[in-house]
Amino acid sequence: GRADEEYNWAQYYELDDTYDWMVSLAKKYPHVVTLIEGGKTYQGRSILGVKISKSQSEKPGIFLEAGIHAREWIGPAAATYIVNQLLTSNVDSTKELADNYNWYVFPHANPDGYVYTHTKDRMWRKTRTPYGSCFGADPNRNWGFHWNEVGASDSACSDTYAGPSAFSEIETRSLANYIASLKGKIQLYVSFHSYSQYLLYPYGHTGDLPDNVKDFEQVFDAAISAISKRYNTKYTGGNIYDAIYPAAGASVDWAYGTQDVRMSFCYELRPKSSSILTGFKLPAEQIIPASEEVFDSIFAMVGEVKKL
Ligand code: ING
Ligand code: ZN
Repeated sequence: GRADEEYNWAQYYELDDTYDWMVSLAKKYPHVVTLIEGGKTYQGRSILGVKISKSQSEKPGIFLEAGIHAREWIGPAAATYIVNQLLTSNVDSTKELADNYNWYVFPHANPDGYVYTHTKDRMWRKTRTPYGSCFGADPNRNWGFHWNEVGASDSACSDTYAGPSAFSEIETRSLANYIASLKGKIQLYVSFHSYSQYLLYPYGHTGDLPDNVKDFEQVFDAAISAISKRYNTKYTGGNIYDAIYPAAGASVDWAYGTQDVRMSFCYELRPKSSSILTGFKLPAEQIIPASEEVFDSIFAMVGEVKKL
């Protein structure tokens, strides 16, 4: 561990360092931060999250899920950056955001995979469940909503393997159970991926648009306008199926399609594009700017959802 240093956003961390930091938050802010467990992984790690709640009163919930794909390191870093801002910012508008919502944040939805990207293969994407001579299902193709209908593979060796059945992975199954236990308390579900600078909304399994697509478009416009304000970073996007590619079994589709979630979005964070060899390796100097702008964007998103 790095217990001798302050946790910061100038570098990427290993899983245990971030988990230690989350545990320290719960000690430092006992009336505000609660550790939550989204279940276990195939290798027995815990899927650790934090709930930030400034009072016991009923408030709308915002759910942030990052790291479901192991190699997309900027997602977990941005999620922890947002947690830190919500807890430590002196800016009035940020304090209001922390006061008026319950935040549920899971920086590492795929801990086994993340550890593997630090120890064996930086480009690993999936879980680490053994399937014959290959490993892992794609945890963003494994959720039980129109599972494996399109844009997923039946081959265990593929990076987009849907798994042998919906929720075959203990990671997605237990995180889904946790989300379901919140029963209608989540207003906004946000999933962090990288890379390409896209903002996406349902559906991935069909080109049919959600019933409240007008609301999605309104929130989308506010969010991508806000994300460009600070550093002129351009995001584009739209519904998953048309804006990137058909893909069934994603968390955002499951959350929107089966849970009482008002809206769900997926950010494909920096960089814009380059080769697959560098796309997942966003330089650590960009963690802070990439996180600042996505927090600006979520800020705008929450404000816009409130107006609906
Ligand atoms: N992209 C996402 C993926 O899972 C995505 C795109 C987002 C698909 C939301 C479906 C739903 O393929 C990356 N880079 O992982
Ligand atoms: Zn991803």
